Parts: sequence; structure tokens; C-alpha cells
Amino acid sequence: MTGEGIERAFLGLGGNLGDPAAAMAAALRALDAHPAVSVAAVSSLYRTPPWGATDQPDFLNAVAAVDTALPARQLLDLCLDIEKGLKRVRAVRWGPRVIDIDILLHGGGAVDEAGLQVPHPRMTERAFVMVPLAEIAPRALIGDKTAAEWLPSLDSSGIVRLAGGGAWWRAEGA
Ligand code: A4P
Ligand code: MG
Repeated sequence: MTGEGIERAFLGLGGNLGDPAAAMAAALRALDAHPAVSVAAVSSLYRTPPWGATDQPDFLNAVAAVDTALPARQLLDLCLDIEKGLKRVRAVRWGPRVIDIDILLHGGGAVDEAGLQVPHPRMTERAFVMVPLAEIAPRALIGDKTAAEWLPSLDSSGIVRLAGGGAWWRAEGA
């Protein structure tokens, strides 16, 4: 998708209940099927140790680049609808979930409103976000550093790259 008003956004996807790879793949296919969203690149799938509340199963995480005509708020609403459709139940903060979709970046823009902060305020503290982001967009700028430049300050231990390449989401459960 190219043209006026089209922005490149980055989404963080993760889950640690049920079959998160299938849920993430289904979410990416649903996003790609939307007329105003086109999935441009998807990172490998990573297994990551739980961050925050650590007494829970490992997560699977990935980051996707999407080109979209939707403003950040509408993209968030779409992501929340897709999460709901995949039956995510919101319970414990930072706790287990089937799928979580965060808007990491939306063009070069910054948003700070009730219920929406972009860039995602905690992204640069999280190796489970920055490792897959740096795989597909090492030069993406967050604050004063690129994704690749943030990596050395993060603890990436225990993060394992699973499915290589960016096509795992197309076939999953198809
Ligand atoms: N919201 C505000 N800004 C945004 C944004 N940029 N993108 C609001 C998405 N949502 C945004 O979301 C709660 C509300 O935040 C949304 O309804 C939206 O209005 P949430 O995902 O339930 O928030 P949360 O989980 O309480 O907090 P946060 O900081 O978003 O946490 P995460 O990243 O969702 O953390 N460990 C590993 N290894 N991998 C993970 O994926 N995920 C979490 C959850 C904890 N530990 C993890 C992982
Ligand atoms: Mg979240």
C-alpha cells in the first residue's frame, strides 16, 4: 500500500496461553485483510522469558510492519477488535494472555492521549519487543536511538528465535 496519508506502523504481538503462534498468525491475516492495512514485513517468531510478572509461561513474540491509511487510534481499535475476536480475556496486568497487540510506532508520529501512547512508552525497555523490531527495522528511530542501537542496553538472554524468516504467519492454520 502506497500513497498519500499512508504511514508505516510497527506492531508488537505476543501471547503465552493456548496456541499463541496460531493466534498471532490469525491476527496478522485479519490485519492484512482489512482494506486500509497491508502487512509489509513480519519478524521471525521468538520464544521469550516472561517480563514483568515472571511467574507465568514463556511468551511467543513477533513484530510486524504494516502500511496503513488508518490513524493510530483507528489502528488501535482494529487491533482491539481482532484481539476480542481471538477471545483474549483481560485479567492480570502483565499476566498471561492468548494475544496482545501493541502499537509500537506509527509513522514518525507521537500520540499521548487517554488509552493511547505512541511510541509505546515501555518498548525500549523490552528485549522481547526490540529484538524482533531490530530484525525487520534496525534503523527505525525510537527517541534518539535506532532499534539496533537500543539492543546492547537490553537483557536478551533466554530469547530464542524460532521460525526463521517472515512467512510463518501466512500458512499457520490455513
Ligand atoms: N494502550 C495505550 N497505548 C497503547 C499502544 N501503543 N498500543 C492502551 C496498544 N495499546 C495501548 O493494554 C491496555 C490498554 O493500553 C489498551 O486497551 C490500550 O487502550 P494491555 O495490552 O492490556 O496493557 P498491559 O498488558 O496492561 O500493559 P502493557 O505495558 O501494554 O504491557 P504489554 O506489553 O502488553 O505487556 N513478556 C514477554 N516475554 N512477552 C510479552 O509479550 N507481554 C506482557 C504484557 C508482559 N510480559 C511479557 C509480554
Ligand atoms: Mg499491551
